[in-house]
Amino acid sequence: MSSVLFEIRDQIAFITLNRPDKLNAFSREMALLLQKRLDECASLHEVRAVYLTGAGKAFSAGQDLAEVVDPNGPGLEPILRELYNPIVSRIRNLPKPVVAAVNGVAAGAGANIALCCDIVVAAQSASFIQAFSKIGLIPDSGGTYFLPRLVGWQKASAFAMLGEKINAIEAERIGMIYKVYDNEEFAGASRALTAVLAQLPTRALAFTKHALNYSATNNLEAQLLLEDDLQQKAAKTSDYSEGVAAFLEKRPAKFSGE
Ligand code: LHQ
Repeated sequence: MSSVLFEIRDQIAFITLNRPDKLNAFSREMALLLQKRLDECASLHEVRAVYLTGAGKAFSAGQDLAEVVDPNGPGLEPILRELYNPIVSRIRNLPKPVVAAVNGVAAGAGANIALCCDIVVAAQSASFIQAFSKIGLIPDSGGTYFLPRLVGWQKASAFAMLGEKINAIEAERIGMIYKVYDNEEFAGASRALTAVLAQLPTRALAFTKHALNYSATNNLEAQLLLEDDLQQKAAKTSDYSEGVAAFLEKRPAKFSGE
């Protein structure tokens, strides 16, 4: 069985981290396979949204710690450059929305890969742990970038240093994630949310994502110029023509993603 399951249905790419007996901890193989699947999501025209989740009771427990200390394993030094940084970059640069459907615990790199996705939803029983300090490491996979932007400096510092478990309800309350669903409705509701995204004007969503990526570092003038440029590109899409026509004709728009 592959460590990353991949299926395309109704214009959604479903990616499932699949090492459930290890709480979907990342082996080198799993991380490289996730990179490959994200590349396919970027290049496949039929994919208009991505749904990332974990098999079994966890989302991901982060790096497989047994592999990192294995004398015959890949070792620690290249891990971030070769495995995690490329995953985070691929998710942020993918011109389609990526939903992290956090079904259970998300720890270490597992938490931060979830938090770098465009929309993060969680089951009520899920939790997030910046587990790094417990083993003498620092938050990686973009944790020191995304966390303070999501929850503010104070909470980011405390979460990063204390490594305590943050439950899904608290994560939603403080704006770390978009929404929590009851465990029973989580799978259906998170897929339905992704299905909505897959029917929206894909290129406008890609431009939105691009603008949000830059908003973290641009000043206002630069961001206004970027919005101007991207809005002109959006206005050249057929989904823009369709959206305006549908509004004027008082009918629901049917977006093609073009
Ligand atoms: C695991 C793991 C795991 C292997 C559970 N590895 N087996 C970057 C740079 C360089 C090096 C290192 O890493 C990184 C990035 C990182 O991600 S660092 C952070 C790595 N992750 C952690 O430190 C989290 C470790 N795991 C835990 O703290 C707990 O397992 C959590 C809180 C996630 C879940 O606790 P429980 O629900 O009580 O489950 P459990 O601890 O009993 O785990 C179940 C099984 O999964 C168990 O195996 P076993 O054979 O005894 O049933 C664990 O050993 C295995 N597992 N996490 N990261």
